[in-house]
Amino acid sequence: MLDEVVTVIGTPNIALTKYWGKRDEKLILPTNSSISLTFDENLATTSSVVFSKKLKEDRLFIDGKQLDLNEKEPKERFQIVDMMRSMAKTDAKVLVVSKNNFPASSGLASSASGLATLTYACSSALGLNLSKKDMTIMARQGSGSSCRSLLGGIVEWKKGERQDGSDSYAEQVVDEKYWPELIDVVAIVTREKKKVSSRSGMKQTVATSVLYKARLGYIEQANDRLRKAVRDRDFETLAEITMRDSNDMHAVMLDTYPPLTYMNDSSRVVLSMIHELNDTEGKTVGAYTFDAGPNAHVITLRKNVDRIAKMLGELEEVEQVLKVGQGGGPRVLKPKDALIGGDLAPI
Ligand code: 2P0
Repeated sequence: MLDEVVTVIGTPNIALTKYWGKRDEKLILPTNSSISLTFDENLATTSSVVFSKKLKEDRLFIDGKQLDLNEKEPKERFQIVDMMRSMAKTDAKVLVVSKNNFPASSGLASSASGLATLTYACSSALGLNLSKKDMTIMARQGSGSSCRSLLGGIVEWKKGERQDGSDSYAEQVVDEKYWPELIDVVAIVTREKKKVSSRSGMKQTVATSVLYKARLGYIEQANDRLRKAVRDRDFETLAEITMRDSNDMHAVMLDTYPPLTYMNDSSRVVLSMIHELNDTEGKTVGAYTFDAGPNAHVITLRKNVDRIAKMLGELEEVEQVLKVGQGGGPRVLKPKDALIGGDLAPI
């Protein structure tokens, strides 16, 4: 409905098996399926959108700053708004105002929660009322990993086989209430922005890494085992698959030419600490995973959260520790929570 402000809150996700490479750059189709955990609202993005004939141009504000929609990255990601506009048969301009409750500079991915909330809010504001599956297909084309943030709990992004991408969507493995003890303890070791974007990094990997073939040879089997481990609430197996897949992705990153080094010495201190802890305990209590950046995510069970958070916090390499549980995916907020005022301006 034109002139109606819709506000949606959503959260990022952390991949346990990673998406790193596309088979189609334009449609954003991945070379492999990936499985992730959707965060609770301790880390969240709120996005308000309004489509109106009264607006003269499209405008996007993130954390109080207006982005230039002619720049490459926002322009590419914003194409999904045009796609939804053409589905709704309208040329009304849009105002999008988005806010993160975590600093965008924290090194935590905000693009997933940003694109997931944008897709959800646009679908609703334009009266498209897309199914969750179709929303994941739409969001995927703005940013691959964002499709996993449209659902709660543990979620799989299926790579699909078709060329048109119609079978590459996200699907819930279990909801957030199935295994709520599974928590992510995030250790922030740097707030610097990464030098090579995931988008260009993964493209380089597909083009140059000789080890990448080996990754694709094992990962679907790992996904099969991970899905079962989640359903069986088998932490030991989940932990091993998670750590191995993070290591494997960072190995192919290093095998990329020129090499990609997203982890740093601080990341490796956390990696060693977790292996030492697991060795000392004689069982797995924590599983690290690293995205395209040096910050550590340690997946653990609720009973070990405080202990692991304390250990991480005591490392001089760690600046901040956050405890994040599983959330239920995006939801619509009340008009009083809107980030856009009646004058069609950001609040
Ligand atoms: C993931 N990452 O599975 C992996 C692990 C980073 C490392 O998805 O080009 O921002 O927009 O599809 O989704 C980051 O990649 O890249 C990512 P595009 P995206 O979470």
